Amino acid sequence: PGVSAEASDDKKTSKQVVVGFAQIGAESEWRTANSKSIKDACEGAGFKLQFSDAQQKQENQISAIRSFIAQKVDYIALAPIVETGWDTILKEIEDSKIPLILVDRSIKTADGSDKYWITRVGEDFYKEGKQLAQWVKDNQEKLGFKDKATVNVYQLEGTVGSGAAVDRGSAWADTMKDTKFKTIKSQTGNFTRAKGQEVMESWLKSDKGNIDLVFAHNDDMALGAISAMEAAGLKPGIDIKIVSIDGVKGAFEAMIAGKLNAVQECSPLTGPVLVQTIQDLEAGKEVPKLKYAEEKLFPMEEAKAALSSRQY
Ligand code: GYE
Repeated sequence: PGVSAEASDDKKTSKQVVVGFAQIGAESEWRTANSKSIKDACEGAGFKLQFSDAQQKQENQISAIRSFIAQKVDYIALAPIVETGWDTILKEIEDSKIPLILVDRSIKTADGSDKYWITRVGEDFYKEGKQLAQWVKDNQEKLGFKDKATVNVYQLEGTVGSGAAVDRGSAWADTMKDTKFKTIKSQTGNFTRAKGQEVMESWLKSDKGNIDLVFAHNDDMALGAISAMEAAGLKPGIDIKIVSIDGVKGAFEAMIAGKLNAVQECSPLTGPVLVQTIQDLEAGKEVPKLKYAEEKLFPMEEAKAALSSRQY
């Protein structure tokens, strides 16, 4: 028995862990950094990563998961593009007995149960939206809103139905309730720069002069909106104030240039946390149901000093 125990130990340490990761796409600088973080961390840990880019389509994520099940991977990691519509595939994963780890965004099941995944390595979208809205409320003087009776807010929403857009939007609405900050228009830019620019262009055509503040659910849409403002002869950050969420390099550069007023960080560097979670599970340890990254807010004045230490 002693010998066979040793042999099976050997087998255990030499067996390579295979992770199938159904990523959303490459829609933003954030997403690119997230994919890199996960690829690097898995490589560093000696895991074999099957990486799938769903090009922002839920059906592609579902077929990637089916192929991970067919390949009998050891773990399935999923960054769910939207919150709903996963019930059938969640049952298939459950039947396969392959542990599921949610990465980044959240899921809402039809039966309200969270039993289908072991843990979620994510970000606190509600807190992000709330911190940013609170900062805007607290900095009215600096933003030039102090003497205004109402502040007209135009919201660039993320992907419709995504946890990130739903929670950031409702946090903003809750925080601005019964204040002079009124959301006049709200439209999705699908978390991309091109779409953010397009929506901003159309707002500037119809509502130029009426827009005080743009709240973008991510930096890429804000950067697109900034381009549209400049093309319309406006000074972003001055003529129209603008705030967003993520904290990618491009946003820090825009803040340094005075074109973006504040950014709420959302960390894409979750690769090491995912790897640690898998290593803990391999070692038979318990893992918490939810893990959130630490996230700070950066007003434009602090961007320059912070830039050199930014990792994405
Ligand atoms: O803010 C955005 C990306 O789900 C937190 O998705 C993520 C969001 C992020 O496309 O840039």
